Amino acid sequence: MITLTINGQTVQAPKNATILEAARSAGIHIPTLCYHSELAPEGACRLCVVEATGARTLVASCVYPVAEGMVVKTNTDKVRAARRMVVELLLANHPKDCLACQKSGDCELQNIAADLGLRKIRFEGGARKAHTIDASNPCLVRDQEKCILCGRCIRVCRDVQGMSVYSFAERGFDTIVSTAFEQDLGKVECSYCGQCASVCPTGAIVEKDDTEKVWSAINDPDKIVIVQTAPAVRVALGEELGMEPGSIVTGKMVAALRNLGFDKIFDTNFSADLTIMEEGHEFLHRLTNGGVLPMITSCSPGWVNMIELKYPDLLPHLSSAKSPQQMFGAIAKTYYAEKAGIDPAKIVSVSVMPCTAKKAEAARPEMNASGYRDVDVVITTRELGRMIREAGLDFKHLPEDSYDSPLGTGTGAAVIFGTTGGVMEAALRTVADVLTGENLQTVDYNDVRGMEQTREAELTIAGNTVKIAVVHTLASARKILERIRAGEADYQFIEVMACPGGCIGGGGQPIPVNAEIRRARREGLFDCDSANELRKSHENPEIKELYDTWLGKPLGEKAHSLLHTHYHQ
Ligand code: HC1
Repeated sequence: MITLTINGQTVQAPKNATILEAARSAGIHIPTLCYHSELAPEGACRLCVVEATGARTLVASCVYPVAEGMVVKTNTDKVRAARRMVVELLLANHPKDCLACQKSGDCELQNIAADLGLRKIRFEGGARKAHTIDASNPCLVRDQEKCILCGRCIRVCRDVQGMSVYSFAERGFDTIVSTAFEQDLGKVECSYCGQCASVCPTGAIVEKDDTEKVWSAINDPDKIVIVQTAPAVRVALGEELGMEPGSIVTGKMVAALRNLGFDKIFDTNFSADLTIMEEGHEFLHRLTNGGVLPMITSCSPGWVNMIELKYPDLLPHLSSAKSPQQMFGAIAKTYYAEKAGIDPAKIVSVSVMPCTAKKAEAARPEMNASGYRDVDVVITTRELGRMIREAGLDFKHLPEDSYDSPLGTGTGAAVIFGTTGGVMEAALRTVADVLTGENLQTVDYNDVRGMEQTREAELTIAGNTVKIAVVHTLASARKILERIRAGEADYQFIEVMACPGGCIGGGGQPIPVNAEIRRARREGLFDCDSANELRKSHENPEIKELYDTWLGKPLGEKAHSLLHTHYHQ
Protein backbone atom coordinates (compact mmCIF):
# COMPACT_ATOMS: atom_id res chain seq x y z
CA MET A 1 0.00 0.00 0.00
CA ILE A 2 1.01 3.59 -0.60
CA THR A 3 0.58 6.29 2.02
CA LEU A 4 -0.17 9.80 0.81
CA THR A 5 -1.84 12.93 2.13
CA ILE A 6 -4.93 14.44 0.57
CA ASN A 7 -6.09 17.78 1.93
CA GLY A 8 -4.09 17.08 5.11
CA GLN A 9 -5.70 13.68 5.60
CA THR A 10 -3.49 10.57 5.61
CA VAL A 11 -4.77 8.14 3.02
CA GLN A 12 -3.69 4.63 2.11
CA ALA A 13 -4.18 3.33 -1.40
CA PRO A 14 -3.05 0.36 -3.49
CA LYS A 15 0.17 0.85 -5.44
CA ASN A 16 -1.44 1.28 -8.84
CA ALA A 17 -4.39 3.42 -7.69
CA THR A 18 -5.05 6.84 -9.16
CA ILE A 19 -5.35 9.95 -7.01
CA LEU A 20 -9.08 9.99 -7.74
CA GLU A 21 -9.53 6.42 -6.52
CA ALA A 22 -7.49 7.14 -3.40
CA ALA A 23 -9.54 10.28 -2.69
CA ARG A 24 -12.88 8.52 -3.22
CA SER A 25 -11.85 5.66 -0.95
CA ALA A 26 -11.22 8.24 1.76
CA GLY A 27 -14.54 10.01 1.18
CA ILE A 28 -12.94 13.04 -0.47
CA HIS A 29 -15.00 14.23 -3.42
CA ILE A 30 -13.30 15.40 -6.61
CA PRO A 31 -15.72 16.38 -9.40
CA THR A 32 -15.48 14.45 -12.68
CA LEU A 33 -17.18 14.41 -16.06
CA CYS A 34 -15.39 12.15 -18.54
CA TYR A 35 -14.55 9.67 -15.77
CA HIS A 36 -16.94 6.77 -15.20
CA SER A 37 -16.23 4.12 -12.59
CA GLU A 38 -16.84 1.30 -15.08
CA LEU A 39 -15.00 2.68 -18.12
CA ALA A 40 -11.30 3.06 -18.85
CA PRO A 41 -10.24 6.55 -17.70
CA GLU A 42 -9.24 9.02 -20.36
CA GLY A 43 -8.29 12.22 -18.57
CA ALA A 44 -10.04 14.21 -21.28
CA CYS A 45 -12.21 16.79 -19.53
CA ARG A 46 -9.61 18.02 -16.97
CA LEU A 47 -12.34 18.74 -14.43
CA CYS A 48 -10.71 16.46 -11.88
CA VAL A 49 -7.41 18.36 -11.77
CA VAL A 50 -5.59 18.61 -8.45
CA GLU A 51 -2.24 19.83 -7.14
CA ALA A 52 0.19 17.01 -6.39
CA THR A 53 3.79 17.08 -5.22
CA GLY A 54 6.19 15.97 -7.90
CA ALA A 55 4.03 17.34 -10.72
CA ARG A 56 4.92 20.60 -12.44
CA THR A 57 1.34 21.44 -13.38
CA LEU A 58 -2.12 20.52 -12.22
CA VAL A 59 -2.75 16.84 -12.91
CA ALA A 60 -5.89 14.97 -13.92
CA SER A 61 -6.53 12.88 -10.82
CA CYS A 62 -8.48 10.21 -12.75
CA VAL A 63 -5.33 9.07 -14.55
CA TYR A 64 -2.48 10.26 -12.29
CA PRO A 65 -1.04 7.49 -10.08
CA VAL A 66 -0.47 7.85 -6.35
CA ALA A 67 3.09 7.83 -4.99
CA GLU A 68 4.57 7.27 -1.55
CA GLY A 69 4.55 10.47 0.48
CA MET A 70 2.65 12.41 -2.18
CA VAL A 71 0.82 15.49 -0.95
CA VAL A 72 -2.38 16.25 -2.84
CA LYS A 73 -4.57 19.33 -2.60
CA THR A 74 -7.97 19.27 -4.26
CA ASN A 75 -9.33 22.72 -3.44
CA THR A 76 -6.58 25.33 -3.76
CA ASP A 77 -7.34 28.61 -5.55
CA LYS A 78 -5.42 27.34 -8.58
CA VAL A 79 -7.46 24.11 -8.70
CA ARG A 80 -10.77 25.89 -8.20
CA ALA A 81 -9.99 28.42 -10.93
CA ALA A 82 -9.04 25.67 -13.39
CA ARG A 83 -12.14 23.68 -12.57
CA ARG A 84 -14.41 26.68 -13.04
CA MET A 85 -12.70 27.51 -16.31
CA VAL A 86 -13.41 24.01 -17.63
CA VAL A 87 -17.08 24.21 -16.72
CA GLU A 88 -17.48 27.80 -17.97
CA LEU A 89 -15.97 26.86 -21.32
CA LEU A 90 -18.29 23.86 -21.60
CA LEU A 91 -21.31 25.96 -20.73
CA ALA A 92 -20.32 28.70 -23.19
CA ASN A 93 -20.80 26.14 -25.95
CA HIS A 94 -23.85 24.43 -24.45
CA PRO A 95 -27.56 25.08 -24.99
CA LYS A 96 -29.25 26.84 -22.10
CA ASP A 97 -32.53 24.96 -22.31
CA CYS A 98 -31.94 23.17 -19.03
CA LEU A 99 -35.50 23.75 -17.85
CA ALA A 100 -36.89 21.89 -20.84
CA CYS A 101 -34.13 19.29 -21.21
CA GLN A 102 -35.12 15.63 -20.79
CA LYS A 103 -32.03 15.17 -18.64
CA SER A 104 -32.83 18.05 -16.28
CA GLY A 105 -32.28 16.89 -12.72
CA ASP A 106 -30.11 13.96 -13.87
CA CYS A 107 -27.54 16.05 -15.77
CA GLU A 108 -24.03 15.83 -14.36
CA LEU A 109 -22.97 19.10 -16.02
CA GLN A 110 -25.94 20.90 -14.48
CA ASN A 111 -25.14 19.42 -11.07
CA ILE A 112 -21.47 20.34 -11.28
CA ALA A 113 -22.25 23.91 -12.33
CA ALA A 114 -24.56 24.13 -9.32
CA ASP A 115 -21.98 22.58 -6.98
CA LEU A 116 -19.34 25.05 -8.15
CA GLY A 117 -21.75 27.91 -7.57
CA LEU A 118 -21.32 29.29 -11.08
CA ARG A 119 -23.42 32.40 -11.43
CA LYS A 120 -21.92 33.87 -14.57
CA ILE A 121 -20.32 32.43 -17.69
CA ARG A 122 -17.52 34.75 -18.73
CA PHE A 123 -17.28 33.46 -22.29
CA GLU A 124 -20.94 33.75 -23.23
CA GLY A 125 -21.55 35.06 -26.73
CA GLY A 126 -18.66 33.31 -28.47
CA ALA A 127 -18.90 30.78 -31.27
CA ARG A 128 -21.33 27.89 -30.75
CA LYS A 129 -21.50 24.55 -32.46
CA ALA A 130 -24.77 24.01 -34.35
CA HIS A 131 -26.22 20.56 -34.99
CA THR A 132 -29.66 19.23 -35.74
CA ILE A 133 -31.28 16.74 -33.40
CA ASP A 134 -31.05 13.14 -34.66
CA ALA A 135 -34.24 11.24 -33.86
CA SER A 136 -33.79 8.62 -36.58
CA ASN A 137 -33.03 5.77 -34.16
CA PRO A 138 -36.17 3.96 -32.93
CA CYS A 139 -35.01 4.04 -29.32
CA LEU A 140 -32.55 6.89 -28.81
CA VAL A 141 -32.31 10.60 -29.59
CA ARG A 142 -29.02 12.44 -30.06
CA ASP A 143 -28.58 16.16 -29.55
CA GLN A 144 -24.96 16.89 -30.38
CA GLU A 145 -25.21 20.46 -29.15
CA LYS A 146 -25.40 18.97 -25.67
CA CYS A 147 -22.36 16.75 -26.21
CA ILE A 148 -19.38 17.73 -24.06
CA LEU A 149 -16.98 15.29 -25.79
CA CYS A 150 -16.38 13.25 -22.66
CA GLY A 151 -16.19 10.11 -24.79
CA ARG A 152 -18.14 7.92 -22.38
CA CYS A 153 -20.53 6.79 -25.14
CA ILE A 154 -17.56 5.84 -27.31
CA ARG A 155 -15.97 3.80 -24.55
CA VAL A 156 -19.10 1.98 -23.37
CA CYS A 157 -20.15 1.13 -26.94
CA ARG A 158 -16.68 -0.05 -27.91
CA ASP A 159 -15.30 -1.61 -24.71
CA VAL A 160 -18.41 -2.96 -22.96
CA GLN A 161 -20.68 -3.66 -25.91
CA GLY A 162 -18.13 -4.31 -28.65
CA MET A 163 -20.24 -2.40 -31.17
CA SER A 164 -18.08 0.73 -31.76
CA VAL A 165 -20.92 2.81 -33.13
CA TYR A 166 -19.28 6.07 -32.05
CA SER A 167 -15.84 7.62 -32.39
CA PHE A 168 -14.31 11.09 -32.32
CA ALA A 169 -14.11 12.87 -35.67
CA GLU A 170 -12.74 16.23 -36.88
CA ARG A 171 -10.29 18.32 -34.86
CA GLY A 172 -10.14 21.23 -32.41
CA PHE A 173 -13.33 23.24 -32.03
CA ASP A 174 -14.94 21.11 -34.76
CA THR A 175 -14.42 17.85 -32.85
CA ILE A 176 -17.56 15.77 -32.63
CA VAL A 177 -18.61 12.35 -31.47
CA SER A 178 -19.58 10.78 -34.74
CA THR A 179 -21.00 7.59 -36.15
CA ALA A 180 -19.37 6.03 -39.23
CA PHE A 181 -19.38 8.61 -42.03
CA GLU A 182 -21.44 10.87 -39.74
CA GLN A 183 -24.58 8.91 -40.58
CA ASP A 184 -27.75 9.26 -38.56
CA LEU A 185 -27.97 6.91 -35.58
CA GLY A 186 -30.92 5.17 -37.24
CA LYS A 187 -28.76 4.15 -40.17
CA VAL A 188 -25.78 2.57 -38.41
CA GLU A 189 -25.36 -0.89 -36.88
CA CYS A 190 -26.71 -0.03 -33.43
CA SER A 191 -28.06 -2.71 -31.06
CA TYR A 192 -30.34 -0.10 -29.41
CA CYS A 193 -29.11 -1.25 -25.98
CA GLY A 194 -29.05 2.33 -24.71
CA GLN A 195 -25.85 1.96 -22.67
CA CYS A 196 -24.65 5.18 -24.33
CA ALA A 197 -27.67 7.01 -22.92
CA SER A 198 -27.07 5.42 -19.56
CA VAL A 199 -23.53 6.82 -19.25
CA CYS A 200 -24.03 10.14 -21.08
CA PRO A 201 -23.54 12.85 -18.45
CA THR A 202 -25.79 15.36 -20.24
CA GLY A 203 -28.84 15.27 -22.50
CA ALA A 204 -26.77 14.50 -25.61
CA ILE A 205 -28.11 10.93 -25.83
CA VAL A 206 -31.45 10.11 -24.27
CA GLU A 207 -34.14 7.48 -24.69
CA LYS A 208 -36.96 8.31 -27.11
CA ASP A 209 -39.74 9.58 -24.89
CA ASP A 210 -43.05 7.83 -25.53
CA THR A 211 -44.92 9.03 -22.47
CA GLU A 212 -47.24 11.30 -24.48
CA LYS A 213 -48.49 8.26 -26.43
CA VAL A 214 -49.35 6.59 -23.14
CA TRP A 215 -51.11 9.66 -21.72
CA SER A 216 -53.21 10.05 -24.85
CA ALA A 217 -54.23 6.35 -24.81
CA ILE A 218 -55.18 6.60 -21.15
CA ASN A 219 -57.27 9.68 -21.88
CA ASP A 220 -59.04 8.11 -24.85
CA PRO A 221 -62.41 6.80 -23.61
CA ASP A 222 -62.60 4.34 -26.49
CA LYS A 223 -59.42 2.54 -25.50
CA ILE A 224 -58.74 -0.11 -22.90
CA VAL A 225 -55.19 0.46 -21.79
CA ILE A 226 -53.37 -2.49 -20.26
CA VAL A 227 -49.82 -2.44 -18.98
CA GLN A 228 -47.17 -5.07 -18.24
CA THR A 229 -44.16 -4.41 -16.02
CA ALA A 230 -40.83 -6.16 -16.60
CA PRO A 231 -39.08 -8.09 -13.82
CA ALA A 232 -36.23 -5.60 -13.33
CA VAL A 233 -38.40 -2.49 -13.11
CA ARG A 234 -39.71 -3.34 -9.63
CA VAL A 235 -36.26 -3.14 -8.05
CA ALA A 236 -35.18 0.09 -9.80
CA LEU A 237 -38.20 2.36 -10.18
CA GLY A 238 -37.86 3.47 -6.55
CA GLU A 239 -34.52 5.12 -7.40
CA GLU A 240 -36.31 7.44 -9.83
CA LEU A 241 -38.55 8.48 -6.96
CA GLY A 242 -36.08 9.04 -4.17
CA MET A 243 -35.74 5.55 -2.75
CA GLU A 244 -32.67 3.41 -2.15
CA PRO A 245 -31.29 1.24 -4.97
CA GLY A 246 -32.76 -2.24 -4.87
CA SER A 247 -35.93 -1.20 -3.00
CA ILE A 248 -38.68 -3.62 -3.97
CA VAL A 249 -41.56 -1.40 -5.05
CA THR A 250 -43.83 -3.89 -6.84
CA GLY A 251 -46.99 -3.01 -4.88
CA LYS A 252 -46.41 0.76 -5.02
CA MET A 253 -45.70 0.55 -8.73
CA VAL A 254 -48.99 -1.26 -9.34
CA ALA A 255 -50.79 1.35 -7.21
CA ALA A 256 -49.14 4.16 -9.18
CA LEU A 257 -50.09 2.60 -12.52
CA ARG A 258 -53.70 2.26 -11.40
CA ASN A 259 -53.63 5.85 -10.21
CA LEU A 260 -52.28 7.00 -13.59
CA GLY A 261 -55.39 5.50 -15.20
CA PHE A 262 -54.37 2.16 -16.69
CA ASP A 263 -57.37 -0.15 -16.94
CA LYS A 264 -55.55 -3.38 -16.13
CA ILE A 265 -52.13 -3.92 -14.64
CA PHE A 266 -50.34 -7.15 -15.50
CA ASP A 267 -46.94 -8.65 -14.93
CA THR A 268 -44.31 -9.56 -17.53
CA ASN A 269 -43.35 -12.24 -14.99
CA PHE A 270 -46.45 -14.13 -16.15
CA SER A 271 -45.09 -14.30 -19.68
CA ALA A 272 -41.53 -14.92 -18.49
CA ASP A 273 -42.96 -18.16 -17.06
CA LEU A 274 -44.60 -18.76 -20.43
CA THR A 275 -41.24 -18.19 -22.13
CA ILE A 276 -39.68 -20.86 -19.94
CA MET A 277 -42.42 -23.30 -20.93
CA GLU A 278 -41.74 -22.72 -24.60
CA GLU A 279 -37.98 -22.19 -24.51
CA GLY A 280 -37.43 -25.03 -22.02
CA HIS A 281 -39.34 -27.46 -24.21
CA GLU A 282 -37.57 -26.18 -27.31
CA PHE A 283 -34.26 -26.92 -25.60
CA LEU A 284 -35.37 -30.43 -24.66
CA HIS A 285 -36.57 -30.98 -28.21
CA ARG A 286 -33.25 -29.85 -29.68
CA LEU A 287 -31.32 -31.93 -27.15
CA THR A 288 -33.20 -35.14 -27.88
CA ASN A 289 -33.72 -34.69 -31.63
CA GLY A 290 -30.31 -33.60 -32.79
CA GLY A 291 -31.30 -29.93 -33.14
CA VAL A 292 -28.85 -27.04 -33.44
CA LEU A 293 -26.84 -26.66 -30.23
CA PRO A 294 -25.89 -24.72 -28.29
CA MET A 295 -29.31 -23.16 -28.11
CA ILE A 296 -29.07 -19.52 -27.07
CA THR A 297 -31.75 -17.49 -25.30
CA SER A 298 -33.55 -14.83 -27.31
CA CYS A 299 -35.32 -12.56 -24.83
CA SER A 300 -32.83 -9.68 -24.77
CA PRO A 301 -33.52 -7.56 -27.87
CA GLY A 302 -30.17 -5.74 -27.85
CA TRP A 303 -28.54 -9.15 -28.06
CA VAL A 304 -30.88 -10.31 -30.84
CA ASN A 305 -30.12 -7.14 -32.81
CA MET A 306 -26.40 -7.69 -32.39
CA ILE A 307 -26.39 -11.31 -33.59
CA GLU A 308 -28.57 -10.37 -36.56
CA LEU A 309 -26.20 -7.55 -37.50
CA LYS A 310 -22.84 -9.19 -36.85
CA TYR A 311 -23.29 -12.99 -36.83
CA PRO A 312 -26.26 -13.83 -39.09
CA ASP A 313 -24.76 -17.24 -39.85
CA LEU A 314 -25.28 -18.19 -36.19
CA LEU A 315 -28.98 -17.28 -36.03
CA PRO A 316 -30.07 -20.97 -36.04
CA HIS A 317 -28.63 -21.13 -32.50
CA LEU A 318 -31.17 -18.60 -31.23
CA SER A 319 -34.25 -19.98 -29.56
CA SER A 320 -37.30 -19.20 -31.66
CA ALA A 321 -39.23 -18.26 -28.49
CA LYS A 322 -40.35 -14.65 -28.43
CA SER A 323 -39.33 -12.54 -25.47
CA PRO A 324 -41.71 -12.35 -22.50
CA GLN A 325 -42.68 -8.80 -23.56
CA GLN A 326 -43.84 -10.03 -26.95
CA MET A 327 -45.44 -13.23 -25.66
CA PHE A 328 -47.44 -11.10 -23.28
CA GLY A 329 -48.59 -8.84 -26.11
CA ALA A 330 -49.72 -11.76 -28.27
CA ILE A 331 -51.59 -13.44 -25.41
CA ALA A 332 -53.17 -10.18 -24.21
CA LYS A 333 -54.84 -9.42 -27.53
CA THR A 334 -56.05 -13.00 -28.07
CA TYR A 335 -56.56 -15.14 -24.96
CA TYR A 336 -57.13 -12.27 -22.55
CA ALA A 337 -59.36 -10.30 -24.95
CA GLU A 338 -61.46 -13.40 -25.52
CA LYS A 339 -61.69 -14.24 -21.81
CA ALA A 340 -62.54 -10.66 -20.83
CA GLY A 341 -64.94 -10.18 -23.74
CA ILE A 342 -63.02 -7.19 -25.07
CA ASP A 343 -62.58 -6.24 -28.71
CA PRO A 344 -58.78 -6.54 -29.17
CA ALA A 345 -58.90 -3.57 -31.54
CA LYS A 346 -59.70 -1.42 -28.52
CA ILE A 347 -56.77 -2.64 -26.45
CA VAL A 348 -53.68 -0.48 -26.18
CA SER A 349 -50.90 -2.69 -24.83
CA VAL A 350 -48.21 -0.76 -22.98
CA SER A 351 -45.08 -2.20 -21.44
CA VAL A 352 -42.73 -0.75 -18.87
CA MET A 353 -39.23 -2.03 -19.52
CA PRO A 354 -35.71 -1.42 -18.17
CA CYS A 355 -34.55 -1.56 -21.77
CA THR A 356 -34.48 0.92 -24.65
CA ALA A 357 -34.19 -1.85 -27.27
CA LYS A 358 -37.62 -3.14 -26.27
CA LYS A 359 -39.10 -0.17 -28.17
CA ALA A 360 -37.62 -1.49 -31.42
CA GLU A 361 -38.52 -5.08 -30.56
CA ALA A 362 -42.21 -4.15 -30.21
CA ALA A 363 -42.04 -2.29 -33.53
CA ARG A 364 -40.71 -5.28 -35.53
CA PRO A 365 -43.14 -5.91 -38.38
CA GLU A 366 -43.56 -9.61 -37.53
CA MET A 367 -44.66 -8.87 -33.95
CA ASN A 368 -48.34 -8.90 -34.84
CA ALA A 369 -49.30 -12.52 -34.27
CA SER A 370 -52.50 -11.44 -32.55
CA GLY A 371 -53.65 -9.71 -35.73
CA TYR A 372 -52.76 -6.35 -34.18
CA ARG A 373 -49.55 -4.81 -32.89
CA ASP A 374 -48.87 -7.19 -30.00
CA VAL A 375 -47.32 -4.38 -27.95
CA ASP A 376 -48.27 -0.82 -28.86
CA VAL A 377 -46.09 1.40 -26.69
CA VAL A 378 -42.95 0.71 -24.68
CA ILE A 379 -41.74 3.07 -21.99
CA THR A 380 -38.63 2.67 -19.88
CA THR A 381 -38.33 2.75 -16.10
CA ARG A 382 -37.13 6.35 -16.40
CA GLU A 383 -40.17 7.34 -18.45
CA LEU A 384 -42.55 5.75 -15.94
CA GLY A 385 -40.74 7.68 -13.20
CA ARG A 386 -41.39 10.90 -15.12
CA MET A 387 -45.09 10.05 -15.54
CA ILE A 388 -45.43 9.39 -11.81
CA ARG A 389 -43.71 12.68 -10.99
CA GLU A 390 -45.83 14.57 -13.52
CA ALA A 391 -48.98 13.11 -11.95
CA GLY A 392 -47.76 14.35 -8.57
CA LEU A 393 -48.08 10.96 -6.87
CA ASP A 394 -46.49 10.58 -3.46
CA PHE A 395 -44.88 7.33 -4.54
CA LYS A 396 -43.12 6.46 -1.29
CA HIS A 397 -46.38 6.58 0.62
CA LEU A 398 -48.66 4.84 -1.85
CA PRO A 399 -50.39 1.79 -0.37
CA GLU A 400 -49.40 -1.50 -1.97
CA ASP A 401 -51.69 -2.83 -4.68
CA SER A 402 -51.77 -6.17 -6.54
CA TYR A 403 -51.64 -7.13 -10.20
CA ASP A 404 -54.82 -8.03 -12.03
CA SER A 405 -55.63 -11.55 -13.19
CA PRO A 406 -55.30 -13.66 -15.37
CA LEU A 407 -51.96 -12.31 -16.62
CA GLY A 408 -50.71 -11.06 -13.27
CA THR A 409 -49.16 -14.07 -11.54
CA GLY A 410 -45.46 -14.77 -11.89
CA THR A 411 -43.14 -17.18 -10.12
CA GLY A 412 -39.76 -16.62 -8.49
CA ALA A 413 -38.23 -18.18 -11.60
CA ALA A 414 -39.73 -15.39 -13.69
CA VAL A 415 -38.60 -12.49 -11.54
CA ILE A 416 -34.93 -13.50 -11.74
CA PHE A 417 -35.09 -13.10 -15.52
CA GLY A 418 -34.11 -9.53 -14.69
CA THR A 419 -30.55 -10.42 -13.70
CA THR A 420 -27.77 -12.23 -15.54
CA GLY A 421 -28.14 -15.99 -15.11
CA GLY A 422 -31.80 -15.72 -14.20
CA VAL A 423 -33.24 -17.02 -17.47
CA MET A 424 -30.87 -19.99 -17.35
CA GLU A 425 -31.73 -20.72 -13.72
CA ALA A 426 -35.45 -20.45 -14.42
CA ALA A 427 -35.10 -22.80 -17.41
CA LEU A 428 -33.10 -25.33 -15.39
CA ARG A 429 -35.74 -25.41 -12.67
CA THR A 430 -38.33 -26.50 -15.25
CA VAL A 431 -36.11 -28.64 -17.51
CA ALA A 432 -34.89 -30.67 -14.52
CA ASP A 433 -38.44 -31.42 -13.37
CA VAL A 434 -39.53 -32.37 -16.89
CA LEU A 435 -36.51 -34.62 -17.47
CA THR A 436 -36.80 -36.43 -14.14
CA GLY A 437 -40.58 -36.39 -14.00
CA GLU A 438 -40.21 -35.32 -10.38
CA ASN A 439 -40.84 -32.24 -8.32
CA LEU A 440 -37.18 -31.65 -7.45
CA GLN A 441 -36.23 -29.84 -4.27
CA THR A 442 -33.26 -28.20 -6.01
CA VAL A 443 -34.36 -24.72 -6.89
CA ASP A 444 -31.28 -22.56 -6.42
CA TYR A 445 -28.63 -23.11 -9.08
CA ASN A 446 -25.72 -21.30 -7.49
CA ASP A 447 -23.36 -22.38 -10.29
CA VAL A 448 -25.02 -20.00 -12.72
CA ARG A 449 -25.25 -17.07 -10.32
CA GLY A 450 -22.56 -14.41 -10.22
CA MET A 451 -21.49 -11.27 -12.03
CA GLU A 452 -18.53 -12.49 -14.08
CA GLN A 453 -19.22 -11.60 -17.69
CA THR A 454 -18.90 -15.20 -18.84
CA ARG A 455 -19.68 -18.10 -16.53
CA GLU A 456 -19.95 -21.76 -17.35
CA ALA A 457 -21.00 -24.91 -15.56
CA GLU A 458 -21.53 -28.60 -16.15
CA LEU A 459 -24.71 -29.86 -14.57
CA THR A 460 -26.03 -33.37 -14.23
CA ILE A 461 -29.76 -33.44 -14.80
CA ALA A 462 -31.56 -36.78 -14.71
CA GLY A 463 -28.35 -38.55 -15.61
CA ASN A 464 -27.59 -36.15 -18.50
CA THR A 465 -24.61 -33.84 -18.41
CA VAL A 466 -25.58 -30.41 -19.65
CA LYS A 467 -22.85 -27.86 -20.27
CA ILE A 468 -24.16 -24.33 -20.03
CA ALA A 469 -22.80 -20.80 -20.22
CA VAL A 470 -24.14 -17.46 -19.04
CA VAL A 471 -22.93 -14.29 -20.68
CA HIS A 472 -23.70 -10.61 -20.25
CA THR A 473 -22.54 -7.56 -22.22
CA LEU A 474 -22.33 -7.67 -25.98
CA ALA A 475 -18.53 -7.65 -26.04
CA SER A 476 -18.53 -10.92 -24.06
CA ALA A 477 -21.31 -12.29 -26.25
CA ARG A 478 -19.17 -11.64 -29.31
CA LYS A 479 -16.32 -13.63 -27.78
CA ILE A 480 -18.50 -16.69 -27.21
CA LEU A 481 -19.98 -16.39 -30.71
CA GLU A 482 -16.47 -16.36 -32.16
CA ARG A 483 -15.79 -19.60 -30.26
CA ILE A 484 -19.00 -21.17 -31.57
CA ARG A 485 -18.05 -20.15 -35.10
CA ALA A 486 -14.64 -21.72 -34.63
CA GLY A 487 -16.22 -24.93 -33.30
CA GLU A 488 -14.55 -24.42 -29.92
CA ALA A 489 -17.65 -24.12 -27.72
CA ASP A 490 -19.16 -27.42 -26.61
CA TYR A 491 -22.08 -25.97 -24.68
CA GLN A 492 -25.66 -27.13 -25.01
CA PHE A 493 -27.41 -24.06 -23.68
CA ILE A 494 -26.27 -20.42 -23.39
CA GLU A 495 -27.99 -17.42 -21.85
CA VAL A 496 -27.02 -14.05 -23.26
CA MET A 497 -28.18 -10.67 -21.98
CA ALA A 498 -27.02 -7.52 -23.74
CA CYS A 499 -26.57 -5.20 -20.79
CA PRO A 500 -24.11 -5.35 -17.89
CA GLY A 501 -25.75 -7.42 -15.15
CA GLY A 502 -28.74 -8.20 -17.39
CA CYS A 503 -31.90 -6.09 -17.33
CA ILE A 504 -31.12 -4.66 -13.90
CA GLY A 505 -28.45 -2.68 -15.79
CA GLY A 506 -30.63 -2.00 -18.83
CA GLY A 507 -30.26 1.18 -20.85
CA GLY A 508 -33.63 2.49 -19.65
CA GLN A 509 -32.98 2.08 -15.95
CA PRO A 510 -32.50 4.98 -13.52
CA ILE A 511 -29.23 6.86 -13.75
CA PRO A 512 -26.62 6.59 -12.33
CA VAL A 513 -25.85 2.92 -12.42
CA ASN A 514 -22.71 1.23 -11.18
CA ALA A 515 -21.65 -2.14 -9.80
CA GLU A 516 -22.96 -1.39 -6.32
CA ILE A 517 -26.35 -0.24 -7.59
CA ARG A 518 -26.64 -3.27 -9.84
CA ARG A 519 -25.79 -5.50 -6.88
CA ALA A 520 -28.59 -3.94 -4.83
CA ARG A 521 -31.11 -4.37 -7.65
CA ARG A 522 -30.00 -7.97 -8.14
CA GLU A 523 -30.41 -8.77 -4.44
CA GLY A 524 -33.89 -7.27 -4.65
CA LEU A 525 -34.78 -9.73 -7.40
CA PHE A 526 -33.42 -12.73 -5.50
CA ASP A 527 -35.39 -11.57 -2.44
CA CYS A 528 -38.53 -11.46 -4.63
CA ASP A 529 -37.72 -14.99 -5.81
CA SER A 530 -37.19 -16.51 -2.40
CA ALA A 531 -40.28 -14.79 -0.97
CA ASN A 532 -42.49 -16.29 -3.69
CA GLU A 533 -44.28 -19.53 -2.82
CA LEU A 534 -44.07 -20.46 -6.50
CA ARG A 535 -40.45 -20.90 -7.58
CA LYS A 536 -40.85 -22.80 -10.87
CA SER A 537 -42.47 -21.54 -14.06
CA HIS A 538 -44.47 -24.71 -14.69
CA GLU A 539 -46.11 -24.28 -11.28
CA ASN A 540 -47.70 -20.96 -12.23
CA PRO A 541 -51.48 -21.63 -12.00
CA GLU A 542 -52.30 -18.99 -14.62
CA ILE A 543 -49.87 -20.63 -17.04
CA LYS A 544 -51.36 -24.06 -16.36
CA GLU A 545 -54.82 -22.67 -17.03
CA LEU A 546 -53.64 -20.99 -20.24
CA TYR A 547 -52.30 -24.28 -21.62
CA ASP A 548 -55.17 -26.41 -20.29
CA THR A 549 -58.00 -24.26 -21.53
CA TRP A 550 -56.71 -22.51 -24.59
CA LEU A 551 -53.16 -22.97 -25.81
CA GLY A 552 -52.77 -26.74 -25.77
CA LYS A 553 -49.23 -27.94 -25.21
CA PRO A 554 -45.86 -26.17 -25.31
CA LEU A 555 -44.56 -26.00 -28.90
CA GLY A 556 -48.07 -26.90 -30.12
CA GLU A 557 -49.57 -25.29 -33.19
CA LYS A 558 -51.26 -22.38 -31.44
CA ALA A 559 -48.23 -21.79 -29.23
CA HIS A 560 -46.00 -21.82 -32.26
CA SER A 561 -47.97 -19.24 -34.19
CA LEU A 562 -48.37 -16.86 -31.24
CA LEU A 563 -45.25 -17.34 -29.16
CA HIS A 564 -42.42 -18.07 -31.58
CA THR A 565 -40.72 -15.84 -34.10
CA HIS A 566 -38.04 -15.68 -36.78
CA TYR A 567 -35.00 -13.46 -37.22
CA HIS A 568 -33.71 -11.06 -39.83
CA GLN A 569 -30.59 -11.91 -41.85
FE1 HC1 B 1 -35.84 -8.08 -19.31
FE2 HC1 B 1 -37.25 -9.97 -20.20
S1 HC1 B 1 -35.91 -10.11 -18.37
S2 HC1 B 1 -35.58 -8.98 -21.42
O1 HC1 B 1 -34.14 -8.36 -19.10
O2 HC1 B 1 -36.83 -11.70 -20.84
O3 HC1 B 1 -36.11 -5.51 -20.69
O4 HC1 B 1 -36.55 -7.04 -16.61
O5 HC1 B 1 -38.75 -7.70 -19.40
O6 HC1 B 1 -39.23 -9.46 -22.46
O7 HC1 B 1 -39.48 -11.06 -18.42
C1 HC1 B 1 -35.96 -6.42 -20.06
C2 HC1 B 1 -36.23 -7.32 -17.62
C3 HC1 B 1 -37.75 -8.26 -19.54
C4 HC1 B 1 -38.53 -9.71 -21.57
C5 HC1 B 1 -38.66 -10.65 -19.13
